[in-house]
Amino acid sequence: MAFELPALPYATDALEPHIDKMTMEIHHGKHHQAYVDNLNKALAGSEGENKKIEDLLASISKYPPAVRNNGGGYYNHTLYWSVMSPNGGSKPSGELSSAIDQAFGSFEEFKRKFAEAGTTRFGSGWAWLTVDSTGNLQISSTPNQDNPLMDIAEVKGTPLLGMDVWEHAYYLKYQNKRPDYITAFWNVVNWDAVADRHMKGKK
Ligand code: MN3
Repeated sequence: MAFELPALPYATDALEPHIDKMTMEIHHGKHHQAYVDNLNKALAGSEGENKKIEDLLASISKYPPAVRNNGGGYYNHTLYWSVMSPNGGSKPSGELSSAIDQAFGSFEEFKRKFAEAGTTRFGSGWAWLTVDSTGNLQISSTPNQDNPLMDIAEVKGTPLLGMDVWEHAYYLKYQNKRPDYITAFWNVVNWDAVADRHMKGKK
């Protein structure tokens, strides 16, 4: 049972002007597709072939680098599309809002720390908001296509929000100005989807 590229939950131009159409086309159609294809190739004929992606990631240290890189790439991008929306922006409400205030002091302070995690990640990687096994929210960043579900992650937990800071996520529109992409990202965050992941992830 091979992994498949999930359809984008909106049109490729739906996140304009914050994330441009050509970036979305290449990012989803070429980059994400390549992670899917290479994950399937790396797993072909092995015992990992029939595992759920979450189970693969939880024991990723036992797999070759190609499974780590492409399994992460497959999972991370699927999450990334789902936590953005053309109707995004504003701020979280309800229980997630209280949890963010409790963990970081305020929503503004959360945004500052999350943006900092993305800005200071050297080279390619991701910024994360996760809920850990004790129900606490944490901000972290990972290199390359690693993520907090992996047994090798420094900060482990269930990812609620992931922001891609690879140059391919922003270079066509923002060139080397990663902070401008991060500022724009807040306009498309789908807080309903993040809150839903929080409800399911905090146990
Ligand atoms: Mn990417």
